[in-house]
Amino acid sequence: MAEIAAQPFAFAFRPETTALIVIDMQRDFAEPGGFGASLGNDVSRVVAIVPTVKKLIEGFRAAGLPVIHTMECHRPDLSDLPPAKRDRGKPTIRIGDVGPMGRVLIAGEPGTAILDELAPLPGEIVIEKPGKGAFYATGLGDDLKRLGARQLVFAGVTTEVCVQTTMREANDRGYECLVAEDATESYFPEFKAAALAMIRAQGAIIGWTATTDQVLEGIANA
Ligand code: C5J
Repeated sequence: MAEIAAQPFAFAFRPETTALIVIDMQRDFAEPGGFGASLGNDVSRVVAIVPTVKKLIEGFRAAGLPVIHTMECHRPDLSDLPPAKRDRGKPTIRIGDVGPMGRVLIAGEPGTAILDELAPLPGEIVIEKPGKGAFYATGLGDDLKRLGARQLVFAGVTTEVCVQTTMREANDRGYECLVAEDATESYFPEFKAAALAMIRAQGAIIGWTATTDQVLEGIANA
């Protein structure tokens, strides 16, 4: 097994069974007028990690390892949007409403798209997910089985919501999971810190954390 220097201890992996999952790097979470901003969040924190996420994606591509992208979004008829999700909180615009970038978090709308700088390449898997976790109501589990993946590296937003939920789902399914600390972000720095701490607590109870450079160095040395 190869290793990535990580916390709380080295992350063992085989390149041929490792995939990168980039969670929800969408305009709706990163740009003014999108879903994230509608909840009162400062989206500049998300924009700031784009170069690091790009570096991680390009490192996986250069090594010939799979890159999987997810998008939080719903069907245009809202049939996969439970009222409990739509009606939660007090956003200025709700999921499905028409905003400055089209209908908020609806598949195919401009605001739902992955940021141009991080756009999937033809042939890369893109998972459209209605939940916070990327396994719920998607084909991700089947895709990972088909790829033969056993170790998953995570990036994207937000650390404590969709990234952590998906890592927990993956951990329960038997995958070994690592999140790239500087390629994930939250609107709340204290939530990011807490999420990373709880992921690696108790001997990597959910998984590992490492920097993007540590991940890429581990892959280069494998
Ligand atoms: C949220 C996400 N925070 N991608 N979505 O609603 O984390």
